[in-house]
Amino acid sequence: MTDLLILLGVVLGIIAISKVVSVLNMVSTAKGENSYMPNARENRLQARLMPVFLIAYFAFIIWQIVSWGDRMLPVAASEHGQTIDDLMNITWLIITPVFVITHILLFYFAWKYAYDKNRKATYFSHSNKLEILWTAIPATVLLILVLYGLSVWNKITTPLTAEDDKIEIELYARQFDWTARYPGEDEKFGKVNVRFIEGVNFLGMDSSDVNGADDKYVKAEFHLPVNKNVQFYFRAQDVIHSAYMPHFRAQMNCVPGMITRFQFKPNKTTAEMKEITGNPEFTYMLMCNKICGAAHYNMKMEIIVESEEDYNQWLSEQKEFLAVEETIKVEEKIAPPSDSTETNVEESDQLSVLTND
Ligand SMILES: [Cu+2]
Repeated sequence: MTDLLILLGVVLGIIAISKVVSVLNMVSTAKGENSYMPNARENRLQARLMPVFLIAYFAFIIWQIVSWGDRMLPVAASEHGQTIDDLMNITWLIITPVFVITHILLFYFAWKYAYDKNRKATYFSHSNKLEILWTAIPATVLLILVLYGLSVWNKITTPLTAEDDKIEIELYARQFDWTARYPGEDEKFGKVNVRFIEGVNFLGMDSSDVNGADDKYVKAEFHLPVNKNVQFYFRAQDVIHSAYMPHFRAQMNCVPGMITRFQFKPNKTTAEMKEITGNPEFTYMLMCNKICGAAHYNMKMEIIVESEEDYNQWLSEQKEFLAVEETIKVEEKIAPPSDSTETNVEESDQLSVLTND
């Protein structure tokens, strides 16, 4: 109710201010104050400032490219990444000359045809030829770009088949961290349910599902084997997040209540990328690309790409869900929770069940 009153107050305030402004305008028109016309000298000055602004504007753009250009992403670290970069480069190649030419013309015309009392403008109301030309050319160019973009999108989002050699990872987003879950040796993810989310079991793992017993989950960093397809599943606990892995040219929204997917094949290890970039500190990052709350900027996770042997070694060292679960049970025995932890879950209430194809 209070919100409604505040809104009403703001709306009425805006209406009142606009009425006052229009009354003041009418008063000054009646007094003849609005009939000001710039003189010839002022006109000439404005006209001369046009090319000056044009040059300053382009100089500013070039300065930005020179001083910030090295912040651009390095070469793509995934197999499909090059197709995205090609799409981006072709789009730049088409729009940059258009941008330069239209701006030169815009400022040139403003300078060349500044008001001159001895010159009369040519009036013409319509030209079919012109209308067709300036509609058809941009439409065709945009159609080509859209179709090209669509074909790239279809190519990179085509799901992997059961025969494809792949690993599977679930990325779980919540305010404000990421968790990566691996299906364990059985290569099957355990069931999850939003109703099981409590305390340490923030993933909502269903402990009655045997497939989940060997699931492994990690925070802070996760590993990927090089030159192997990675099928990602994304979940979110609270609000919409977005899994953004810029070096792999990959991004997918994480939406509460549903599972989204994306897959790619990393083709450069972290060590190789350190060499390519000449930066010994280089790391691949998973970041959140939806402003999801106060600590959104800090919602990130390191990604390590390494050889398959190193990856397997690392994975074997990670704790299984069952082991984590046992620890929780022991803790509960020592200090039983004050309120009842009983949860009533019907099978039909399963919000999201991850299954292997
Ligand atoms: Cu987020």
